[in-house]
Amino acid sequence: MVKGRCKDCKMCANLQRAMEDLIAVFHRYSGKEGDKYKLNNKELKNLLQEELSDFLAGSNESSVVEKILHDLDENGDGEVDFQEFVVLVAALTIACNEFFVDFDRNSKKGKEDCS
Ligand SMILES: [Ca+2]
Repeated sequence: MVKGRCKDCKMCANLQRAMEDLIAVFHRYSGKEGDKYKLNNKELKNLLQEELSDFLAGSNESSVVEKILHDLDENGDGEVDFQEFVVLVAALTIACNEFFVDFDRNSKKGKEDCS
Protein backbone atom coordinates (compact mmCIF):
# COMPACT_ATOMS: atom_id res chain seq x y z
CA MET A 1 0.00 0.00 0.00
CA VAL A 2 1.29 3.46 -0.88
CA LYS A 3 1.37 5.64 2.19
CA GLY A 4 1.48 9.41 2.42
CA ARG A 5 0.15 10.01 -1.06
CA CYS A 6 -2.85 11.91 0.25
CA LYS A 7 -2.37 12.07 3.99
CA ASP A 8 -5.03 14.76 4.44
CA CYS A 9 -7.68 12.57 2.87
CA LYS A 10 -8.79 10.18 5.59
CA MET A 11 -11.72 8.93 3.52
CA CYS A 12 -9.66 7.26 0.83
CA ALA A 13 -7.37 5.69 3.40
CA ASN A 14 -10.47 4.30 5.10
CA LEU A 15 -11.90 3.02 1.86
CA GLN A 16 -8.62 1.40 0.87
CA ARG A 17 -8.47 -0.31 4.23
CA ALA A 18 -12.07 -1.49 3.87
CA MET A 19 -11.25 -2.98 0.47
CA GLU A 20 -8.17 -4.73 1.83
CA ASP A 21 -10.20 -6.06 4.75
CA LEU A 22 -12.88 -7.33 2.37
CA ILE A 23 -10.30 -9.27 0.39
CA ALA A 24 -8.58 -10.59 3.52
CA VAL A 25 -11.84 -11.76 5.09
CA PHE A 26 -12.88 -13.59 1.92
CA HIS A 27 -9.54 -15.42 1.68
CA ARG A 28 -9.50 -16.29 5.37
CA TYR A 29 -12.66 -18.36 4.81
CA SER A 30 -12.18 -19.48 1.20
CA GLY A 31 -8.73 -20.90 1.95
CA LYS A 32 -9.94 -23.39 4.56
CA GLU A 33 -10.77 -26.28 2.25
CA GLY A 34 -11.14 -27.23 -1.41
CA ASP A 35 -10.53 -24.43 -3.90
CA LYS A 36 -8.55 -21.74 -2.07
CA TYR A 37 -10.23 -18.94 -4.01
CA LYS A 38 -13.85 -20.01 -3.63
CA LEU A 39 -16.25 -20.42 -0.73
CA ASN A 40 -18.00 -23.78 -0.56
CA ASN A 41 -21.23 -24.26 1.38
CA LYS A 42 -19.47 -24.81 4.72
CA GLU A 43 -17.04 -21.91 4.28
CA LEU A 44 -19.89 -19.58 3.28
CA LYS A 45 -21.85 -20.66 6.34
CA ASN A 46 -18.87 -19.94 8.62
CA LEU A 47 -18.34 -16.53 7.03
CA LEU A 48 -22.02 -15.57 7.36
CA GLN A 49 -22.16 -16.69 10.98
CA GLU A 50 -18.91 -15.11 12.10
CA GLU A 51 -18.78 -11.94 10.00
CA LEU A 52 -22.41 -11.05 9.25
CA SER A 53 -24.34 -12.43 12.20
CA ASP A 54 -26.12 -9.09 12.85
CA PHE A 55 -27.35 -8.84 9.27
CA LEU A 56 -28.25 -12.43 8.64
CA ALA A 57 -29.84 -13.66 11.80
CA GLY A 58 -31.00 -17.22 11.25
CA SER A 59 -28.42 -17.95 8.59
CA ASN A 60 -27.20 -20.84 10.72
CA GLU A 61 -30.08 -22.80 9.25
CA SER A 62 -28.73 -24.86 6.38
CA SER A 63 -31.64 -23.99 4.09
CA VAL A 64 -30.91 -20.24 4.42
CA VAL A 65 -27.23 -20.78 3.60
CA GLU A 66 -28.25 -23.00 0.65
CA LYS A 67 -30.52 -20.26 -0.65
CA ILE A 68 -27.88 -17.52 -0.29
CA LEU A 69 -25.31 -19.72 -2.02
CA HIS A 70 -27.75 -20.52 -4.82
CA ASP A 71 -28.60 -16.81 -5.27
CA LEU A 72 -24.95 -15.74 -5.31
CA ASP A 73 -23.64 -18.57 -7.47
CA GLU A 74 -23.89 -16.71 -10.76
CA ASN A 75 -21.84 -19.20 -12.79
CA GLY A 76 -23.51 -22.23 -11.21
CA ASP A 77 -20.38 -24.08 -10.06
CA GLY A 78 -21.78 -24.65 -6.56
CA GLU A 79 -19.25 -22.32 -4.93
CA VAL A 80 -18.97 -18.57 -4.35
CA ASP A 81 -15.93 -16.83 -5.81
CA PHE A 82 -14.80 -13.32 -4.87
CA GLN A 83 -16.77 -11.65 -7.65
CA GLU A 84 -19.95 -13.39 -6.52
CA PHE A 85 -19.20 -12.59 -2.87
CA VAL A 86 -18.81 -8.87 -3.59
CA VAL A 87 -22.40 -8.82 -4.89
CA LEU A 88 -23.63 -9.90 -1.45
CA VAL A 89 -21.48 -7.31 0.32
CA ALA A 90 -22.64 -4.58 -2.08
CA ALA A 91 -26.31 -5.51 -1.62
CA LEU A 92 -25.97 -5.48 2.18
CA THR A 93 -24.04 -2.20 2.09
CA ILE A 94 -26.76 -0.60 -0.05
CA ALA A 95 -29.43 -1.84 2.36
CA CYS A 96 -27.46 -0.42 5.30
CA ASN A 97 -27.05 2.91 3.57
CA GLU A 98 -30.79 3.12 2.82
CA PHE A 99 -31.51 2.39 6.46
CA PHE A 100 -29.01 5.08 7.51
CA VAL A 101 -30.44 7.68 5.09
CA ASP A 102 -34.03 6.97 6.20
CA PHE A 103 -33.00 7.17 9.82
CA ASP A 104 -31.14 10.44 9.21
CA ARG A 105 -34.08 11.97 7.30
CA ASN A 106 -36.58 10.94 9.96
CA SER A 107 -34.48 12.31 12.78
CA LYS A 108 -34.05 15.64 10.97
CA LYS A 109 -37.77 15.77 10.18
CA GLY A 110 -38.57 15.38 13.83
CA LYS A 111 -36.19 18.17 14.87
CA GLU A 112 -37.02 20.79 12.26
CA ASP A 113 -40.67 19.82 11.80
CA CYS A 114 -40.56 20.25 8.03
CA SER A 115 -40.66 17.87 5.09
CA1 LIG B 1 -19.72 -19.75 -8.35
